[in-house]
Amino acid sequence: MKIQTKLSTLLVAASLPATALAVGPSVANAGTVAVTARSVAVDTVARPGAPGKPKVVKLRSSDRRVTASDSTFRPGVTEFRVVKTAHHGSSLAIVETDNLDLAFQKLGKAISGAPGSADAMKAVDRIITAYGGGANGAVWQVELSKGTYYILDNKTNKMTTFTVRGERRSATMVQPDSEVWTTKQNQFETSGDLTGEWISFTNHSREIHFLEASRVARDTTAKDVRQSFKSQQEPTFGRPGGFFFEVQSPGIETVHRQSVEAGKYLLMCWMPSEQQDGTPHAMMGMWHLVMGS
Ligand SMILES: [Cu+2]
Repeated sequence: MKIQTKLSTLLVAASLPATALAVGPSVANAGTVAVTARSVAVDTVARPGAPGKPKVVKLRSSDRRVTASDSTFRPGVTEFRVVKTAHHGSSLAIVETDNLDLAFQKLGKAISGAPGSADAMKAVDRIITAYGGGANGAVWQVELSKGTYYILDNKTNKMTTFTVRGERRSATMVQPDSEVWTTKQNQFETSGDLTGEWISFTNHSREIHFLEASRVARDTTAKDVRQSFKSQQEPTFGRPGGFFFEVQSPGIETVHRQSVEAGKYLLMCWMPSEQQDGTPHAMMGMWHLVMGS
């Protein structure tokens, strides 16, 4: 199966050589984490009675760094907008962890597929909370609590941090036009056809997932997909188009501004399983054919 067009930020970062990891995602050396200084603490004061608009934070990445328009803001619903990425096909993801070094170490092991990789993935699911993300142009809303977060770029291996603190804002998430969720059995389900402009993605399972939606030919059947997964051939049903929602932890809901062209889509998640060594979720049945309208 070679339909995969994008790898999650976490997968790419963790598949880098250990030396790159030590310089890149490592935050042991906190001084190398580029934090934009220009917007410190501009939004920490509560304004009672303010309308329920989410805080908007713009994210940019270049070859040299990742930046956020605000480095400190209040808890509550936040809307992230990826306004520039370093590379075509890059994506940015928001994660929270007390030990990023350990998380990447475990992720590297999980991706290796070696014996023990499922247990390593279980550790990752325990120590990282992922709040979604996306490619250039992505816009998504997610509720954030107090804490320190990382923004990771999957291509440059650069990152930055931001802090959430202060009084909770009253903003509510936008009402989605259609919904995708994951079940406890690591399956995708949808509210019906996927239609924009806002699509929610909720993780009801116990593992981290992402959502890769690849456009496929309208006559593609489940049997075609099963056969292509078994073979090493490039499937003939792939068509240009699709979209991508970054890694998300259990219990996290995001709402993405995403227009969907009419047609058929194959939803897939390629995160490593925490139940079977060396097996991505898609190969365990985490895929779903759905119409976009
Ligand atoms: Cu998954």
